[in-house]
Amino acid sequence: MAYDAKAITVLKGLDPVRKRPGMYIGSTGPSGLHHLVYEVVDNSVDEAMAGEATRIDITLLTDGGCRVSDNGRGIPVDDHPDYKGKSAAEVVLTVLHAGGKFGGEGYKVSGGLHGVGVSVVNALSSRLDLEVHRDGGKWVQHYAKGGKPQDKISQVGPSKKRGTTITFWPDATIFEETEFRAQTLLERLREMAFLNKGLEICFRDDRPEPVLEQTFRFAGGLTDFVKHLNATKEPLFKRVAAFEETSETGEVDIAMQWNTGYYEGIHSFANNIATTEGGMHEEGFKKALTNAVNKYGRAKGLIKEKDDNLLGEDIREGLTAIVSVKLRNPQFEGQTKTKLGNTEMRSLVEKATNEKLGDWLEEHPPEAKQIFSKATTAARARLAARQARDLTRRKSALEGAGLPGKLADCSSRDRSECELFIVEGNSAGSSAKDARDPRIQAILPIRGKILNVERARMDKMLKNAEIQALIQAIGAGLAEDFAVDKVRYDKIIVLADADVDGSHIRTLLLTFFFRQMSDLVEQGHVYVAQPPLFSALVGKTKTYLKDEAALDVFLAGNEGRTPVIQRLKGLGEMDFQELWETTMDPGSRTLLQVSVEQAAIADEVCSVLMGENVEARRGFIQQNAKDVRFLDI
Ligand code: 0RA
Repeated sequence: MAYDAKAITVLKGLDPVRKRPGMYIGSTGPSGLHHLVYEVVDNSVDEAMAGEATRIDITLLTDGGCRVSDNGRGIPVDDHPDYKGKSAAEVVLTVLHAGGKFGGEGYKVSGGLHGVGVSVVNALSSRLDLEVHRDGGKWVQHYAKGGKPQDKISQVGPSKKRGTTITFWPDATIFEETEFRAQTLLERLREMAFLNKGLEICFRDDRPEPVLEQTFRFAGGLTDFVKHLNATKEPLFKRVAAFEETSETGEVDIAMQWNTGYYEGIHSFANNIATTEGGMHEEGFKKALTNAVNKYGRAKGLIKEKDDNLLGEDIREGLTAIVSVKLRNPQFEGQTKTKLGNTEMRSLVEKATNEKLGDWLEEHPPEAKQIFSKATTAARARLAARQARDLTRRKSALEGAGLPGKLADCSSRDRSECELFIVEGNSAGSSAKDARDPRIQAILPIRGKILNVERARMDKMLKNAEIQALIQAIGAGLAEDFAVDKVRYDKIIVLADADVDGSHIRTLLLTFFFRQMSDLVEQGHVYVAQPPLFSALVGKTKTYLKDEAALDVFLAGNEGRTPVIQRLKGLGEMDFQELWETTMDPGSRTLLQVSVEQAAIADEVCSVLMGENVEARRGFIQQNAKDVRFLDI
């Protein structure tokens, strides 16, 4: 009786999480699934930030579980003062928002989707095992589906170690799929290791043969992060400017280096969480950067008395920078809760950057001079680009509605149902025109390779015919003038062959969207169509199969009855009816949605694939070629 009553309270405690998982982990799709791992790892990273742990192990088990282990103090196993008869560990695992350090001094995360607590992971698992090494003992406790305790925490032996191990199995009745993707985890874990200097993060995936193992540990922290991001580019100079500052309100850690490219890559973080919408820390950094560089320029006579100051955007051209702050009560704001709202961080970062970057420029005259000359060239190019853009605007105004001639537009004017297919090549373009539903589907054929925007400044980009057609068809401008609410279609779908050329064109297009229409990607409007990879003939019936997995299933079901299997190379191998059924029909097709969850990684992928460094590109393609999902940048 007493036990039942207790069990009911526990169930009630985690019930809201199972009712509305999205509220706690964002979604029940792949992003939410991987969030479970990050949640557990975050707790171990907290131990490391508190100076109590030096190593975290993450292992994916063959039975679908995930094990996270650290060498921290271990979650306390004694009775929790506020919950009679429950250990502190059980409270952490069964009470929402109880994950904190019980009034401790750590930089706990609040708001957003992070720091919701390990109890959320427990609630969304079909099973969870806890193991704690502490005070000379080894302690264990087990939980069943939904975070229901199966026993009390108990000592099962002595131990000389300390630390916490949590193993969990995501609940298949909650998640759309429960298979972890190693590459996704590795990217975030590497980022974690960069952000926490010296922390050793060891990943192992027991599922494949051979087992995959990778260890991250960066003695240089953010300096290593910046070097890594610029490794695929051409750094303007070898040195990385790096500095940190600690005050009452928190800590700032900054590293920066310019490259010879044209894009600005400022990546900011608050308590290890990527603040993709920016916020106060980023504002403070940009303001101080502009100020420090201009101040230096005036003092050294690099800017003449009669001349204007350099603009921030000119100074930031080709800049790769990481701004990481740690603070007590972060306020996450903005559409995706990734904008830091704490005003005290603006002044802290601004002050630190003004002082320390000012000193750095004084101490490194050759580098300072290179920064100046790059910013001055950028200012000149900005004026040229403005002229080119004005010309394009005037031209499209003269040409009436301004839709490109080769666009076969759709008839609906309700853009929430409209789709634009960007199709490689004229012949595939005309099949797609025959295949489409002309009410809601528009076709824009593009010819051959589009311009690589990673290696071209704005003025050149605007003169390119294919780029112009894209801008006009989408109808919402470009770069800082891009207005996502003006986009003429809800879905922009890239349709290219499944071969090397097709993949190159896809990458060029995705690079263009990511660099020049980033809101389009960030708000989930960009998709990649998936034409089938195989066709199989049984008697006279042809079946199209989207990938190897589908082929295997099909072969198993039609044993001995298939002589002809064909690997499809081009869209041209299908007639328009087949193209419609397999690839374009909203009722039966599958589309990949392109996301940029981690802007730093998307930036890296773009640079690797489209930049100067051929070696890096070859390596990346070899590493990812087998994984179709690498498009999911
Ligand atoms: C509460 C209090 C203390 C540590 C922890 C929780 C803790 C939680 C997790 C989760 C994963 N690894 C963890 N390591 C520690 C402080 C205990 C003390 O003061 O000894």
